[in-house]
Amino acid sequence: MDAFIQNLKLRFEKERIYTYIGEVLVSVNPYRELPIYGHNYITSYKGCEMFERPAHIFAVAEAAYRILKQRLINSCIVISGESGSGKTEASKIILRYIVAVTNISNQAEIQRISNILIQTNIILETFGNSRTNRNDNSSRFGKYMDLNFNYKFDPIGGKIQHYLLEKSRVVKQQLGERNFHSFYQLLSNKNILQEYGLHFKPEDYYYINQGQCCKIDRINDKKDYEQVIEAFNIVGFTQNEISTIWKIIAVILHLGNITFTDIDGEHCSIVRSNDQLEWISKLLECEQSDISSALTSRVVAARNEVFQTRQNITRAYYGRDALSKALYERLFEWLIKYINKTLSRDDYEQRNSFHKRIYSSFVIGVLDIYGFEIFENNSFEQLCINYCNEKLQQLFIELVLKQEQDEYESENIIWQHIDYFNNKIICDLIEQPRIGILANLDEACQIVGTITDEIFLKSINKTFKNHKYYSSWELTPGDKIWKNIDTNKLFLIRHYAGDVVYSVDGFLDKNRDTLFDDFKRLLYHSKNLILSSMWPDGEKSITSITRRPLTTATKFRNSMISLSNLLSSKQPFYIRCIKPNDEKAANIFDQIRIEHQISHLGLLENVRVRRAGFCHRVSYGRFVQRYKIIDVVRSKLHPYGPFNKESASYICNELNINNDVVYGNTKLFIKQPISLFQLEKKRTEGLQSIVVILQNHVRSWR
Ligand code: AD9
Ligand code: MG
Repeated sequence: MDAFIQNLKLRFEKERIYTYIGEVLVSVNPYRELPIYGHNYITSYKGCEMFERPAHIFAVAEAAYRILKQRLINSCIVISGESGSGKTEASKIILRYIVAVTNISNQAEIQRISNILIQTNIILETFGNSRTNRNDNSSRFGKYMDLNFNYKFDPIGGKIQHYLLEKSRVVKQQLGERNFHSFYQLLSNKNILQEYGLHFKPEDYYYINQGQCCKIDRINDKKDYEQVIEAFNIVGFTQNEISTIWKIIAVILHLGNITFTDIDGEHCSIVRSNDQLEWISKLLECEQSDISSALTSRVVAARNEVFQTRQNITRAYYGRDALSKALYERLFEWLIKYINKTLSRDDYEQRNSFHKRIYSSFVIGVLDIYGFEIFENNSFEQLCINYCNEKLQQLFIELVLKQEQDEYESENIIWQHIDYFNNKIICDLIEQPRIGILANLDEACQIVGTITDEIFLKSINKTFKNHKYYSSWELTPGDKIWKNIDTNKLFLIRHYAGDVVYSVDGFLDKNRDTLFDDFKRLLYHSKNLILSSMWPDGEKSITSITRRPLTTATKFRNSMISLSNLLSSKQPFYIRCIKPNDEKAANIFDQIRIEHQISHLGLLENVRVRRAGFCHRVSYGRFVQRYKIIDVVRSKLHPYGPFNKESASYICNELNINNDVVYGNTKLFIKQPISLFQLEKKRTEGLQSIVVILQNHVRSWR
């Protein structure tokens, strides 16, 4: 561990933020702009093999692109790391690289698509990112994006899949945190606020001021608003659509300021001290009376009869918050659907008749997903996020090992098996149908009556009493309150990346994710057709029997299983991001924090696996082509080949590295990086001596 960290530290101090473990790229967030992404860098990585140039994210993007172009293999780049470690920045750098090295013939259509691909990030960050205590621009959703290429390997479209938007943030934020950027961006524009019945003081809106940090030095909401409007226009949103988007944001701000007053313990009414309700009605294009009754009562059907029941004040606040969260979530989903439609390959094919005939589709996927989370108080969201990381870790181990083993086998090389911890057992603990924690939770949610979070906890404590990776939280006398959390509600999972204590508080509610049908019907009947289209499930009548919607846990589990299948169908490349300190400061390398992350990311296992294998592998052709200019071999090797095993062996012999290489069927495998560096060094010297020879020739002609 120490040697690895010291190496990272030395490199970090020299602004070398990228390091390879085999083909896995480790990236340490520099927290400052480095001049390593410009045009010169792009050209220097274009067309190069991974190890021919210093470690860089461009090399990974290039490798993913080359494998597609040269071997027609779809690839994916999995970016992981904790919050603030640089995943989203990495995904944007990859996209910019791919856009920069493609479309050599400068086709307008490809240019248009590339532009849209870049602009979509601005929209997604406005609506899906937020300021947290860990990151000023934290993505509060997981994102997988497929880039589609045509037969010329130019980008022709893409598709985004998102995972679990943290919608609870719409109504609740911790101290020091903000709601999603979109709210503050809207409010930063004095001149348009009148249209939405809003005013210029974000502090006045309950939903966005709980963290008490509406304004942040490092974020310019007004400038970001202008950028997102430009992005909307480039992607092709109409004025009407853009205005509906902001109307929904404004409605949520108004909803947050609605208050209720208790009438008799069982009923409540809306406090009509100002004109929020009027504005909500105007912006949603729904009747004011319908909104007011949806907020304070419920319509229920029993035996074909329809009743209206009044809500008590607690239920009314619950309903108001559920409505705000659902409005935001559906808006976010609608935005992604819209962007996907614009980027869909079908659209491209319809526009481009030539393409219709020569149908082809090649894909590079980029996954930017939340990293492993351990907070003071870990809830349902953390369980989902950490489960997602378990799945990715399992895939990582399987694919990295499998890939190595497959290659050694096909190349006829003896492979020494490496033991590693297979975390399948933890994935099963969480996801197994019928008996896993999520299945237990779903079962608890289906029971009608007063089942509580505590009853659910008792049930899983019993089920997993003897499970090695699960533990109930044993109460010790005087230990009633642990870190301000009720210890009656805790359980522990021994994740591969560390132990996490979860509080079941709110688990049932978050999993059921109930939104009363009254709200769905209300919004479906809005006169604003764009808004109404986001609520198709509001169409059914009150008396129709509805199937229980899937729970959050089931939806998340299904999406993780399909993500895992999707990734394993592609050639994976990994980028493991590391956050150097908690101060968001350049130049601080906090060793303890980094040690934690290295173990959370399973990097040491990665190093071990890699050490047992080889640091570099390359086809004989490529090897001889590249190193035939080394001084000691140049005169013996013919410039036009043969580029085969014998020539490669001749080079290795002459350079005295034969003990460090193994000859496979089609590839040469190098054990130690030092041999590779030696080859590269000799090659550079060879190039220099050729330049000198040429210069002498030119001089002699004169
Ligand atoms: V979270 O899980 O979404 O909360 P990320 O995505 O891992 O997180 P992000 O990419 O948003 O982190 O990076 C955090 C901040 O670090 C950015 O806003 C930049 O200010 C900074 N950063 C990250 N990568 C780089 C980089 N390659 N160069 C310069 C960087 N700054
Ligand atoms: Mg991010």
